[in-house]
Amino acid sequence: MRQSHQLPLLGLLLFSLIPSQLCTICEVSKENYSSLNPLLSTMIHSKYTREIQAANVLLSLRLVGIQDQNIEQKLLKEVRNSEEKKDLTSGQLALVILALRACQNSDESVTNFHLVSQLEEKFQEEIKNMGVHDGNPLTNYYQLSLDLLTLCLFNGSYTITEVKNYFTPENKNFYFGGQFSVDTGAMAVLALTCVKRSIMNQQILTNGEDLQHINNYTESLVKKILSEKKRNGLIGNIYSTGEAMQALFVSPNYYNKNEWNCQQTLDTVLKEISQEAFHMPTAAAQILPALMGKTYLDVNNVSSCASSPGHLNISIDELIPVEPTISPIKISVNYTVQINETFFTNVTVPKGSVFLDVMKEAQKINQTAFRFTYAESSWGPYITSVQGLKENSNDRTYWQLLSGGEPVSQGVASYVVHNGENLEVRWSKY
Ligand code: CBY
Repeated sequence: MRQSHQLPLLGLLLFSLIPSQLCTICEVSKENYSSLNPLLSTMIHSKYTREIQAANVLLSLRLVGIQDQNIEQKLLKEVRNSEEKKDLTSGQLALVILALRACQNSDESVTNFHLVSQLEEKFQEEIKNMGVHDGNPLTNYYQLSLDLLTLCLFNGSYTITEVKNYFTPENKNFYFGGQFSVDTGAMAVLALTCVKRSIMNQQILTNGEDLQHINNYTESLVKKILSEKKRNGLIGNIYSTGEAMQALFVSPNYYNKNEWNCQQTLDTVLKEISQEAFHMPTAAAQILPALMGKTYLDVNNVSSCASSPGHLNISIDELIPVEPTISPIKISVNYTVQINETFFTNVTVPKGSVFLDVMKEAQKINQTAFRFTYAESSWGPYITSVQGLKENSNDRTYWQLLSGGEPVSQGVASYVVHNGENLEVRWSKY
């Protein structure tokens, strides 16, 4: 490399290295560990509707240093099951790899190199789909970011040109209906940070200009994440906050200390935990690492995993699962399906019912207007079609869930409905 190229690279190297020593990670203090029990209880006791949920949970428990043999074995079995099915999307496979390899010595995981090559293929299929379908991947950019992160952490192949072309913060895939997706942006920051570190360790040969691009992308994504910070400290919403925290942990040199009060965010999350906001295993698994000061970049850093306290006070017997009670009291809600036409009905359901119960009830009343299908995802059931009209990622169409005209922030099986509420399922574009 010529001298003139080396100078900017050196500058960037120093810029990136020095401030990371001042990393601002806030985490739950030992005295407050018991406030994490509801999360652990959910993660350990839930019946998983999809094996991929087990991957989320295993990854999370390993990162925070919980290595209970019984739980590990049970989860590993489920994760391996999902791997064998071969119908995983790219991001699901990435999660499986992250979970299997998390905090393991590399010699223990030699057996699953083939998974990384499968992921390389799936990542290329995502890119190919974008070429054919107007820049729309098979899945989404959250998954593409998970792919890149995993390939980067475990020496899979990808090119800097791909990173430069596809991860521009202006790319439409970072937005849903014009709204920046904090979850997606955060996952991309983690992936880009891994790529940046590989360049700096010279695992990837490149020039100063590439590093500059990656720095610029990261900086811009971090700004967008911070601009979604709410007054109570949550970033995006309660379910994106954990990943946003991880992104901010690994990029302290891209924002000023006074731009983010980590402690405030942590306090609000702890309050939400006590109000049972994280009763889904995936939700619990995604928030936990950040609360213990960990990030997905720690998965191949065995010493960081091992430095976890390892005794999050889990006496598994004490973690009693809370079963929802079905109330004898009935409530009445309005339900609308909106395509070009509007289909309306009023349904009566037991108090404590969720959005899905309302949809099932409406379907009983009028099969033609209200029939629907759903698929299981790591976040529970996801509506795939209504009246036979199917969502399609190539067209960016989906069935949006709304209450009182506003999109809800939970899926159909989590969102609890209230008496007199106006629920809607709307054919939309993201
Ligand atoms: N994970 C994924 O692939 C999903 C990525 C994700 C960014 C995800 C949120 C974040 C996460 N941590 O996993 C995401 N949602 C995406 C990409 C999408 C789009 C999926 C399209 C595609 N081609 O992949 C889309 C269509 C824009 C979308 N989410 C829709 C919805 C609505 C689902 C409605 C339905 N048809 O059933 C819904 C309910 C919003 C609405 N009001 O319509 C929705 N998403 C929600 C609420 C959520 C949050 C779930 C929170 C919860 N407690 O249930 C979410 C965490 C998540 C899952 N979506 Co999307 C975002 C949030 O609120 N912070 C990778 C895989 C391996 O697991």
